[in-house]
Amino acid sequence: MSRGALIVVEGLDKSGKTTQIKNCLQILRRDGFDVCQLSFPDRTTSIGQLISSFLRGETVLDDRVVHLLFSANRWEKWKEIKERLMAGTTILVDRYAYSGVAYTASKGYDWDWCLGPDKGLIAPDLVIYLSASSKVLETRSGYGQERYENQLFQNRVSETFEKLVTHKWLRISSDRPIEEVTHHMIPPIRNIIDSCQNGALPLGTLWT
Ligand code: 2DT
Repeated sequence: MSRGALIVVEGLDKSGKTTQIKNCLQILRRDGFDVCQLSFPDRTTSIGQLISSFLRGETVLDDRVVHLLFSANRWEKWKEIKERLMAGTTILVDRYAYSGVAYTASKGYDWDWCLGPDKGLIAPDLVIYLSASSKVLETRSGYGQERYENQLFQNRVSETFEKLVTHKWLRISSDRPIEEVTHHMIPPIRNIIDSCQNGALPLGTLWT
């Protein structure tokens, strides 16, 4: 059955996810693809606003509560994601459950506990991991404005992401010019959209 593709872009803070998604959307739309973007956390919902306040350091919450809120923020978009995919729209997602696990497990919480709340979410058809050294990221504008944006924690998150990366992920170094990174992202995105349109890939679920 023909459907859109769910494509997740993951990476450390300031690795260029948002810029790359914007550039890819522009190119894909120009070429006639039906594509849209989602970002997690989605700060527009009431759960998202609570998360945003926590990230800005304005609200104190237990780490486990925050983890569950991040997951709930994805679940509240589950139906919309499914409907859009089934209507043929491809969705580029800025962070997903992998960020959830990477950030909370990096604080020392149990791996399986971290995976639990996102079990059953729609699995992405493609995960693109933008890798970059934390030294380079630190120099990017806006770094350090939110919780988690410090080199020590980012190094830990980077190590945790490495445990999540599978052979199916596409790893692209973002330690290079923006256009070059976009150039590497477009062909695999087109391929996966083709496979989903051809009905070659059924929808999967996390973490099965
Ligand atoms: P942005 O700067 O990309 O808005 O991310 N985070 C994100 C988590 O700890 N768990 C999650 O499930 C997600 C999606 C990563 C804001 C910060 O929120 C962290 C950075």
